[in-house]
Amino acid sequence: MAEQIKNLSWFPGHMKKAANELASTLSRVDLVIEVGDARAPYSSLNSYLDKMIQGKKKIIVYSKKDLADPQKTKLAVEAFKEEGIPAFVLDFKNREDISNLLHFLGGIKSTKALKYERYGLATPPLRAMVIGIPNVGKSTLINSLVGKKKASVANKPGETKVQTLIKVSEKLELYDTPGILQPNYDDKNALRRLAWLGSLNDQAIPIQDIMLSLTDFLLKNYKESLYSYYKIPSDKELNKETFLYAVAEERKYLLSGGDFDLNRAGEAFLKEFRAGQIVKCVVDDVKA
Ligand SMILES: Nc1nc2c(ncn2[C@@H]2O[C@H](COP(=O)(O)OP(=O)(O)O)[C@@H](O)[C@H]2O)c(=O)[nH]1
Ligand SMILES: [Mg+2]
Repeated sequence: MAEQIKNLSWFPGHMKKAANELASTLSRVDLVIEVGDARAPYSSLNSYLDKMIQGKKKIIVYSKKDLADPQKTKLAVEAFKEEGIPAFVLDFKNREDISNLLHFLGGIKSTKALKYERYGLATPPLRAMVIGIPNVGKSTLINSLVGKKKASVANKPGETKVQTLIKVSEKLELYDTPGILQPNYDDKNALRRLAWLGSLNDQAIPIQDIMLSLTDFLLKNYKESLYSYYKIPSDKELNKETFLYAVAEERKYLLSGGDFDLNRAGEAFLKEFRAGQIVKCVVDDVKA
């Protein structure tokens, strides 16, 4: 399957440009907030960006707690905390989660702020840059922190096209940035997982590859939830090739000639998986 993923198809020129812009803004920020997706606590982080921001204070904020397996995310996050990197798992649309983060950010003092304080001057706002791969919720996080829609949000990669500085309060300013993937993924399965979650553009990996690999993963790891969601009898043996037929059959998705409409079944499956309707899962291999 690996050869079907065309080299660098997930890293178009605009991402390289955005990465350069990010690098040049870095000197103006006190803190980097890397946003990841709680459903992929490892593969949704970006080691390419991490290298770029070396030396800056960083925190990790995972989105989509409401869609993820709580035990597995907790395990993954504990490991970061042990390394001394503050890490949070939040539902970006939950007020309480957002105010906890605001509270934490309010307690951070930049070197510049400490200096101003020493001279008895009013402290400048903390300026943070929100970075991460596409579609993890960077703009949603900023809007929730501000309390209104300042950054544009869509459930597809590539919605934010340019860096924008957004004022949250007198104490906090945030840069919203376009999503950036890594130019290299040694593990092509990590790229597949990101495609399942909707962080890759639809052309990067052939849709059949995405469907088959996701079905395979769910059959191996969350078979019960998959069967119960699609009302498949538990004694029915399905594999990744036959699964969509069962969905089409159960939903009565038929083409005019009477054949099963596998495209429609596939689209529904992917949409329902991404929305967390089938199972609240973690797609990375988190070891206890
Ligand atoms: N369920 C859920 N959806 C979220 C959360 N955060 C963001 N989203 C959704 O994820 C999609 C991508 O969000 P967006 O902010 O545009 O991501 P960006 O590309 O990283 O800026 C949108 O459909 C958001 O509504 C969250 O915590 N939970
Ligand atoms: Mg955005």
